Amino acid sequence: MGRERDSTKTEGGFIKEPRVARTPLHFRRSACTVEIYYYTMAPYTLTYFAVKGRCGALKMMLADYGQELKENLVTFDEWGKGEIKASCLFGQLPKLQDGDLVLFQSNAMLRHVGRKHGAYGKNDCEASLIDMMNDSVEDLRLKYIKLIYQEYDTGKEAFIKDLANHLKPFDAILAKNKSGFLVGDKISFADFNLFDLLLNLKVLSPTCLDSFPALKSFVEKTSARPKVKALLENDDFKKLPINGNGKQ
Ligand code: GTS
Repeated sequence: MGRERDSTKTEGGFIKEPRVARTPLHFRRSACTVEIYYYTMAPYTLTYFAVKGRCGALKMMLADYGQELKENLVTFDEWGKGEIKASCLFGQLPKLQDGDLVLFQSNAMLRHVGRKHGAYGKNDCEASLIDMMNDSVEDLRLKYIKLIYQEYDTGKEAFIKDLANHLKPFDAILAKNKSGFLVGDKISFADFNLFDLLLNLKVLSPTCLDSFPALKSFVEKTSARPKVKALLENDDFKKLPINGNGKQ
């Protein structure tokens, strides 16, 4: 029989709600019917600020895999009080809950969801290559974040000028792989992460992909995935600012 969940327990200041529907599975063994309860794919719960920030890729990946996502939005005022920050393992958001698992670090979340939903390669070598790609996306994201939060007024022009040097390797990788993905023949969490970052970079510099045909077609193709498209067109998602300081 399935376990009941306590819907009143609080965790990190948030109400923990029942996350799963119990679904009975019946199968016949000899003459008796064995009833097994199992938890259907638990909706994930994401706690984060009302920005796309570091969670755009995660949301797109969950949408693409048809996963329900419950969101706890934290305002900057609430965060400023310090209680929620103190409850976070490394003092930062996002936080992802999947059943009893609590994760911090956005890239760990991408890996977790990728591993669960078949977006982490078909073998260890592909998984390692996907890790490598994702680390390179993170390198570029960190440069972007530094620009946005520390150097926007003084560094934007130089950043855009240098951007082609960072995009070129990704373009070459995508051009070489017939599938049009970074690794193997299936979309991976690193693809979603790259896609999300490219969308942000296009806002910063609308022409930045013009000399990169493989990146351009990658963005077009990923944007056209039906569930990703639906998310991108969703009003709640659309109205989220990209970054917390309003710069983009
Ligand atoms: N390496 C972390 C990750 O990838 O999750 C970085 C998380 C992070 O920088 N979080 C910021 C934060 O909590 C918010 S955001 O930059 O992702 O929008 N800032 C508040 C604080 O007090 O540090």
